[in-house]
Amino acid sequence: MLSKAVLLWKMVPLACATVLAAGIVLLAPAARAGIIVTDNTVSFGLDEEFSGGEAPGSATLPWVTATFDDTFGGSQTVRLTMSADNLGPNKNGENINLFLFNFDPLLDPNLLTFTVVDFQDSEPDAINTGIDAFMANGDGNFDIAFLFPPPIAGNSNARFTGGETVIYDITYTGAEDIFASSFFFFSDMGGGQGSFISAAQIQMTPDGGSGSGWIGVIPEPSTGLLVGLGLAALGLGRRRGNR
Ligand SMILES: [Ca+2]
Ligand SMILES: [Ca+2]
Ligand SMILES: [Ca+2]
Repeated sequence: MLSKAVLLWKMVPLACATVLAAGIVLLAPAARAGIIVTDNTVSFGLDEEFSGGEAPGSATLPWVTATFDDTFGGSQTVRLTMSADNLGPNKNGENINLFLFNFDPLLDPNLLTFTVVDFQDSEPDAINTGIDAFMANGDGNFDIAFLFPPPIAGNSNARFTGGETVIYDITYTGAEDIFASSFFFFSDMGGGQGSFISAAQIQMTPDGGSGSGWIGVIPEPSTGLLVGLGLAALGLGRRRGNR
């Protein structure tokens, strides 16, 4: 089987041709630094505050990253690593309260199960799934929501704070295999902003302050369109290949 990256590169020109055939002229897409795709991984850097709230304090971006890696587990398991690399550097500072993801719209997010690999001292209060069930500041409709502990008096260690990493293995219990790219989709439009590949709510911004903000992965329009078309073509090819 062709590697997914190779397949993607084969499919993107096809998507371009489709778009051009439709009479739409696109500027040459510049891959956004916040999105990194390899053979077996997709990594998102959350680097824009989109709600008009208080952004995290660090000038070093991205503030938060999420990486999906399908080399772990069997063909129905993908490992998710969430890292708060550039949030405020102390446990009384910025924390991730909510982390939202999308899932292949042809599959059912309610058939996903989550097995902790390591949450250090930042165990989620809940991990919820539902088709387009979760909003980010009233924007977008996401399929997977990690709810981390909010600021708790006397238990600041429980929060998901700067420098910490939380890792889960995600397994699909339906018939299909899943891949890192199964989580590389845009949220459906649900408000004034979006759509987003991932979004997170950050509290106590800027570092240790009383604000909060929503950060996301917001591709350039031309890149987003091409990525979407490329993935649609990839999905089509994969399903054909499975028959
Ligand atoms: Ca796997
Ligand atoms: Ca913690
Ligand atoms: Ca969805």
